[in-house]
Amino acid sequence: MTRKQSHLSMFLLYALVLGVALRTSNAGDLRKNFYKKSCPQAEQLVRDITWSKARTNPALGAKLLRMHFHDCFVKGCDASILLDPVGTNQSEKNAVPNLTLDGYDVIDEIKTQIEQKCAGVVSCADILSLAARDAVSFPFKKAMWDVLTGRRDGNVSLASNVNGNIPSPFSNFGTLAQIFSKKGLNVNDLIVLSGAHTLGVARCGTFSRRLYNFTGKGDSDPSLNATYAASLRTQCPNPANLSTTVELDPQSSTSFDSHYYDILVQNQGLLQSDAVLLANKAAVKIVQGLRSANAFFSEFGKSMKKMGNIEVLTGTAGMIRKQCRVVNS
Ligand code: HEM
Ligand SMILES: *[C@@H]1O[C@H](CO)[C@@H](O)[C@H](O)[C@H]1NC(C)=O
Ligand SMILES: *[C@@H]1O[C@H](CO)[C@@H](O)[C@H](O)[C@H]1NC(C)=O
Ligand SMILES: *[C@@H]1O[C@H](CO)[C@@H](O)[C@H](O)[C@H]1NC(C)=O
Ligand SMILES: *[C@@H]1O[C@H](CO)[C@@H](O)[C@H](O)[C@H]1NC(C)=O
Ligand SMILES: *[C@@H]1O[C@H](CO)[C@@H](O)[C@H](O)[C@H]1NC(C)=O
Ligand SMILES: CC(=O)N[C@H]1CO[C@H](CO)[C@@H](O)[C@@H]1O
Repeated sequence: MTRKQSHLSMFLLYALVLGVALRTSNAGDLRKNFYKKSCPQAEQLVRDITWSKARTNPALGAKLLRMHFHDCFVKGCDASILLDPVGTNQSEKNAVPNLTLDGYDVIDEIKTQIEQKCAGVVSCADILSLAARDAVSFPFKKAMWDVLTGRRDGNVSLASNVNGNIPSPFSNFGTLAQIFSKKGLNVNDLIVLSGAHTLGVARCGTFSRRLYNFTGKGDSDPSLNATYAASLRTQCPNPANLSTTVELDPQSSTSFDSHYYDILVQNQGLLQSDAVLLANKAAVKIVQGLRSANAFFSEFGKSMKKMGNIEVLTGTAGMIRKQCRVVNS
């Protein structure tokens, strides 16, 4: 080999190594129908089981969508949210913001059935991403957004990682924008993904300060619609009661639609983190644009794709868990 040739082959080797290194950390590795060859029935199975559960549980879409969000925002979409605590180590699902997370049993059932068909092939992280989409899509009888697959599962889940990564409902606009930007999501994504609050409920304690003691003087939040605030006070007479919940999108909390933005502009955003989405002119303009259902659906799909790409493990990183609640030994 001449000196020139050896330089060239060193360069090629270097490029190859660098290429592989980039590939394993590149979110662009996810693709449509990753399991087409390795487990052709996977996506169909996820959909069938999810739809059969959604038929009798109208809250499932909200539960799985929120679970997917909590997974992706803490250590990336690696199914860390599904891991049970080990010994005295509290896992993500033990952290305070996870109260009322639900739907773990549905993920377990899907995983069990898929393992019977194709053992060790389909990740829990992909199952969660697909099932969240399918549960929300059930009433429409078609997929409401595309889900790319090829994620692998992580091996760590710590309750202490939740803090600072999952935004608090008391956050202001700047804090929300900052938390989202750390995940590669912009202000448009923040406003679009908050539209997930078109589904589901919140416990009184997550917003009662806005009703009773906003600045510590027994007052209510002036940015909250007064008529709506009065109705909320009758629904939450005792904010300390953890089992009392209120619809995030009044009268429309089981339909996936753009109604959330209609109530938002009437100052009826339930959480402070919803209300602050009207913080500036540019944000209000985005909110107004999303009041069209078609615009909301299309934007939601795009932002979900970005959320589903957060710090994913691909290639040979991580593992394919045998059971979603425990790491492989
Ligand atoms: C922007 C920052 C966000 C904050 C501060 C926030 C906060 C909250 C809070 C406090 C609740 C009520 C939980 C409870 O009472 O236990 C909730 C519910 C919910 N969140 Fe968010 N959230 C945010 C963004 C998102 C995103 C990005 C998604 C999904 C893409 C999402 C999906 C949901 C859903 C579906 C529910 C209803 C859950 C149910 O009915 O069980 N949220 N959120
Ligand atoms: C608990 O977490 C610590 C720190 O991440 C780790 O070193 C330890 O092995 C964990 N214990 C168990 C029982 O998993
Ligand atoms: C309202 O908040 C102030 C200041 O935090 C506190 O001293 C007061 O006890 C609160 N009032 C009620 C009724 O909770
Ligand atoms: C708490 O709220 C639930 C549901 O709203 C209600 O059934 C229960 O009676 C309440 N408990 C207390 C102690 O107020
Ligand atoms: C408050 O909500 C009502 C509907 O319940 C609406 O008619 C009114 O315009 C809202 N007020 C403000 C200030 O947004
Ligand atoms: C967890 O995964 C990381 C990176 O994927 C790896 O370095 C580490 O050894 C794994 N830890 C365990 C306990 O499997
Ligand atoms: C569903 C679930 O695991 N919820 C947990 C959330 O966190 C609380 C507080 O640590 C636990 O008690 C719940 O079991």
